[in-house]
Parts: sequence; C-alpha cells; structure tokens
Amino acid sequence: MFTRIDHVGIAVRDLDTSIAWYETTFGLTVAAREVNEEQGVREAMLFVAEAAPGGSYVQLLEPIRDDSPVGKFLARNGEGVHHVGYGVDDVEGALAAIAGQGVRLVDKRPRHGSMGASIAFLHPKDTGGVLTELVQQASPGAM
Ligand code: V0V
Ligand code: CO
Repeated sequence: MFTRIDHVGIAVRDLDTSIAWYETTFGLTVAAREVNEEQGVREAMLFVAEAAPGGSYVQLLEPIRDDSPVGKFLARNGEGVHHVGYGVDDVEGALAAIAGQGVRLVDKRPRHGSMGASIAFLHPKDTGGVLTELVQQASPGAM
C-alpha cells in the first residue's frame, strides 16, 4: 500500500531559522514553501533524495496559531519529529483499507497538502503514538 516515505514532518518555532540550519548543515534545498491556513502551518519542503516515483522530503512546520496541531505539539514537546508521511498511489483506497483495520482516521476525506498533494492523517493513539499521514502526490501537470 505504501510506496515510500514521502516526508518526515518536523515541528519548529521559526521556519526561516530552521531552513537556514538544514541548508547549511545538511546541504538540503527548499523545493516549496506554503502557508496552509486549514492546517494552521507555515511550512517548507526540503528535497532530500530522488526516488521513483516522486521524491522524499523533510517538511519543516511552524505554527501560525497556538491552538493548531503543531502549536499544541510545540507547547507540549518542544521542537522535534511531528509526523511521518507515507506515499500512496490512491489515498482514498488506502484510507478505506486502514479504517477497515479499526484505525481511527483524523481525516475521513483527503485534504489539501503541500505541493498539490492529497493528504489524510491517522490518529496517533491508534498508530503506536506516531502521527501518520498518507500522501498522494499531485499527478504531473496538475499543479
Ligand atoms: C498529538 N498527539 C500526538 C501528536 N499530536 N502524538 C504523536 N504525535 C503527534 N504529532 C497526542 C497528544 O500527545 C495527546 O496524547 C493526544 O494525541 C491528543 O492530542 P491533543 O493535541 O491534545 O488533541 P487533539 O485531539 O486536538 O489533536 C490531536 C490530533 C491533531 C492528532 C487530532 O494533532 C491533528 O488533527 N493532527 C493532524 C493535522 C496536523 O497535524 N497538521 C499539521 C501538519 P495524550 O496526552 O492524550 O496521551 S500539516 C501537513 O503535514 C501538511 C500540510 C502536508 O504534509 O502537506
Ligand atoms: Co506533512
């Protein structure tokens, strides 16, 4: 069902500072930046590696509201790994299959994600404490 790790999401307090650190220390490059009002984040995808299909990324997430998922996470845990995003070819099919295993879905329907992807989250209380995201990348030419 999963095709690869699409991205690892990391909660940060200051997006620009963290981008600069990843660029300088690890030599990563920014592929895209976006403000996602619905998710309450200002985020950047940093390209890690070429993979077929798609790529893999580090997603840096700065909250735009204290009461957002990332804002609450930062207050509780400080900066660090927030979620793992797995690539899927068919996010709706994957959601139905996973729900059929008794895993609670945060999103019953896909939402808008970075770089035009369709994304959906699974509840961390049913996934061993790891907030898990399904990512169906935008098809070429759809953005
Ligand atoms: C919360 N919990 C986590 C967690 N966030 N556990 C592991 N990893 C996380 N990231 C735990 C928390 O410690 C609590 O455990 C419990 O879940 C309830 O947390 P809460 O914050 O008090 O309560 P809720 O229900 O308001 O929020 C939890 C959920 C929320 C997971 C429902 O964070 C959510 O909707 N997340 C999905 C959306 C999201 O994260 N968006 C930002 C990334 P105890 O204390 O009860 O044991 S946006 C993104 O990735 C994009 C756009 C993209 O990739 O393109
Ligand atoms: Co994400």
